[in-house]
Amino acid sequence: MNIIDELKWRGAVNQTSDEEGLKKLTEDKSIGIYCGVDPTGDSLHIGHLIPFIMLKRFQMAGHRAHILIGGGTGSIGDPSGKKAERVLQSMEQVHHNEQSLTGQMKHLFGRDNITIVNNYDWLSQIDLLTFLRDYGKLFNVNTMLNKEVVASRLEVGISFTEFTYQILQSIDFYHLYKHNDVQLQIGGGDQWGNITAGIDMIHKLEGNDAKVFALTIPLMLKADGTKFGKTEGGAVWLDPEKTTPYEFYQFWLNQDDRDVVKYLKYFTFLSRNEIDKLAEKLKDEPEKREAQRRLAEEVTSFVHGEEAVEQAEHISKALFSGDVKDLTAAEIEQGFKNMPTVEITSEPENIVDWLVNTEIEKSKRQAREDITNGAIYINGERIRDLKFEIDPESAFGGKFVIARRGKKRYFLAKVTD
Ligand code: 485
Repeated sequence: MNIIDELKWRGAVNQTSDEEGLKKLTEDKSIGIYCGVDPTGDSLHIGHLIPFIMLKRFQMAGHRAHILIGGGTGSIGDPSGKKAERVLQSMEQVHHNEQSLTGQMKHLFGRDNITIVNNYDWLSQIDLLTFLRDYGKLFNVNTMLNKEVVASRLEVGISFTEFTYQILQSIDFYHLYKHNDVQLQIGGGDQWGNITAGIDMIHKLEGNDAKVFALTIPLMLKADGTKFGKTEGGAVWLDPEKTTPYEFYQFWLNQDDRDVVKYLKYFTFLSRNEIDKLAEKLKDEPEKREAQRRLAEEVTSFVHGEEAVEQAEHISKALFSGDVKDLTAAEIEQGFKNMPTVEITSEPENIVDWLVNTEIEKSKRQAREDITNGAIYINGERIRDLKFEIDPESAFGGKFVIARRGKKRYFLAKVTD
């Protein structure tokens, strides 16, 4: 299947500048493509991942993919989709973020021969007069004002700095066209204006025959109308320090039946055949959640590796069954990150006192009642003996005590001395 047809089947095509031309070009030869991201933060989130996964699909279809880290553009800030002027980041911050994002990109795509470039390398070399004479002259202010990005900001105002952002991104496209033989730029739907500005500029410099194309990907929408990629805890990050691999896995596992096939098409490298089969299973036996499990496995393994999937599955099973005894300390840290946590000392203590002192139970009366009813579990064992001693040294290398009340309410007690 042609790569453009494949992307269309995946629901990943929003706008293209010349679909037929692009189809023909990608069938005839191996082309260069790029997608850029600005280092406005020190980690990517799953929303960013979408165009880069598409980039990898091009690479897999035999094309040459380039990832651009916007060390130069990131020092200005893209006004696209922003209701108000941005606060400039310090250059130290930009460089710090640029390094973090480059590291993440290398980790994700390094083994695939994808080229990573930084536009600071060329944008920082252009002096003011060259900028105005060689590039500024090619931009008509009226056309710039009519771009959605600028038009939507005219009422609240936009600085000259942000106004010129589209020129910088255009210079990038031109630079990569000249030096890396790049003919296609992709991005989210909000990048249409910037990408087509680049095409217009290249046509002015190289003639209208220069074959350069734009492809944007639709904004991801969820069936329930809420924003894709957000949890109560905020964005779903690729940095395991911000979103643990277990949370990451759970995020995918918990997706709605109405969204899961769409995500399999967007975020996994499963074939059409495999996805069709999972869609069938979802229809016939939705309660098994096989499509969700496969989605969680595929995306977690792509971002965090096989071992992280195994850990996440181990944690999920243990928490679901209550059999937590053989969790490792690292697995406990991950699995309990968002559960109520208390600090304790390593001193052994009577269970009734312990439950009240840790505030897991409100009163001794309630604690006794719950223990007698068999609702209290310590480290996976049901405790019915009111005289039971909690000895933090007895499990998990003396570091944790896991308490559970009822079916699902877990508490983690961390030993601090
Ligand atoms: O030459 C380029 C220089 C910078 C950029 C692209 C090409 C970055 C771009 N202007 C931008 O702001 N991208 C966003 C970002 O960096 O967070 C997001 C887009 C989104 C998707 C994603 O990057 O809002 O649609 O393209 C990868």
